[in-house]
Amino acid sequence: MARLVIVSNRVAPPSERQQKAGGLAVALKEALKGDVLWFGWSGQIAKETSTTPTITEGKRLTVATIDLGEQDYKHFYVGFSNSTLWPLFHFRLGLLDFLREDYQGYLKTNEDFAAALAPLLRPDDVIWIHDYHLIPLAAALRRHNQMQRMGFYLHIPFAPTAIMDALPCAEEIVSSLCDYDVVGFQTEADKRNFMACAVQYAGAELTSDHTLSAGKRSVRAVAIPVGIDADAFAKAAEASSGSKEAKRMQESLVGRKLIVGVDRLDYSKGLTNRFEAYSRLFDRFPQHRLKVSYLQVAARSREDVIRYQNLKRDLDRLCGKVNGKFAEFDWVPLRYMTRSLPRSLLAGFYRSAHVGLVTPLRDGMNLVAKEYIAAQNEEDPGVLILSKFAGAAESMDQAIIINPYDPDQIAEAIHQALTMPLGERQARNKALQTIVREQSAGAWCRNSLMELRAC
Ligand code: GDG
Repeated sequence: MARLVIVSNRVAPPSERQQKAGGLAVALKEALKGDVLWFGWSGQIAKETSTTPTITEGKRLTVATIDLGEQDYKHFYVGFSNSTLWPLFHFRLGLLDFLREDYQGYLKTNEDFAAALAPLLRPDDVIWIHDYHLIPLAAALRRHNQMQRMGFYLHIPFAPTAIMDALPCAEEIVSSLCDYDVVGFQTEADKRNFMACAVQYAGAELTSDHTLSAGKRSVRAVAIPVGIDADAFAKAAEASSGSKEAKRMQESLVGRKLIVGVDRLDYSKGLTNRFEAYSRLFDRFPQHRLKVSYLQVAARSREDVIRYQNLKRDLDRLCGKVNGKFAEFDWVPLRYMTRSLPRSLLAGFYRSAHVGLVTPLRDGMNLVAKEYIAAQNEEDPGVLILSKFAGAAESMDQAIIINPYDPDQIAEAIHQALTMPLGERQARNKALQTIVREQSAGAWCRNSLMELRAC
């Protein structure tokens, strides 16, 4: 079978692949089992971007990485990728910063990626490129005479035309997506948004519900939701619930119910609304005072991006406000941590939590929602509260679905979850377990690669 080439902005070093916060390394695990070349940024910053990759050959997996130059890190990574495309695709025009030099840096870095990768490619490779950092990479590789099958997968939402309109280079960005053979999205809604943008900005014609004709190329758009390996996660959760840390957690709770949230510290995750909602829970339902403890793991992320620094400052302040208002001398209502915790430990905490809070303002999928469900004990399961704006909500409708812009609704949902009868918890959990197992990481990889190999 043809070799698979995976390209992503970051290639996680082996030591980090299991532990690091961030959806991509976790979701790709299954795809890495065959003959694979994985190419991307090493995570190191050098004076200039190198186009001579460092290659580490393994038994089946070969990893090739390049360092990013300081200016490219600034314009490509911090700038256009994370200060323009990320807020745009998460519908946050108020947070969008656009600078032409950032866009130029984005195009240049994609050219550098192509120049470094092209010499490593074989004519029969199948190339699978990931995420918003690398939208123009197919076009750049084609300029290096690489005519292989190329697929793109967008892990985050795709913006509708009314939002895309704000991007000064919308035509070029959308047109470069039409240089792929297959373009994959998390949800049907994202796929529809892309198709509408392709018509409006790239002059593409719809030839069916899932194909476009753009210039000489036919592009197939597919919705394939990312998932997890639920059985492996369930095992990790069960094993972890016997650990000494899990014991420490139980002792610290002294019989109180645990509410858990785990997110990268990112404004898309709706953390400020969530803290506000938690505060409202005690105003509106004072019976829960002293009876619950909420652990929020908000792993610091993209700390060089100014909006993330502002968010951290806001959350630090809000956490102080909630605890200052409601704490007792022997009770801290909100436990807020901004460092990353080991994955196995998180799995154990999910399992012991009565409520899982996943309230993003917009999210491509959200794997935490799936992990929380996989970790539950079916006899006495916890309850998932899930934002209607997470891709996961398209199928996980047995969670308590909320609008994250309404803190009162989240507070009501927490109350509902804390008081939900066992029978209802079991029924909801059963339905959700089925979904999480059907829409697995394995299925995502298999279906995506099937689409790519078939074109
Ligand atoms: C993007 C899209 C899409 C979180 N904190 C820690 C930690 N995590 C792990 C979680 C989960 C992963 O990171 C986060 O994945 P999400 O899907 O929730 O969110 P993003 O990072 O924004 O990922 C998203 C995803 O790509 C995949 O396509 O679902 O919509 O935004 O696995 O458990 N892991 C560890 N410590 C932490 O503190 N070890």
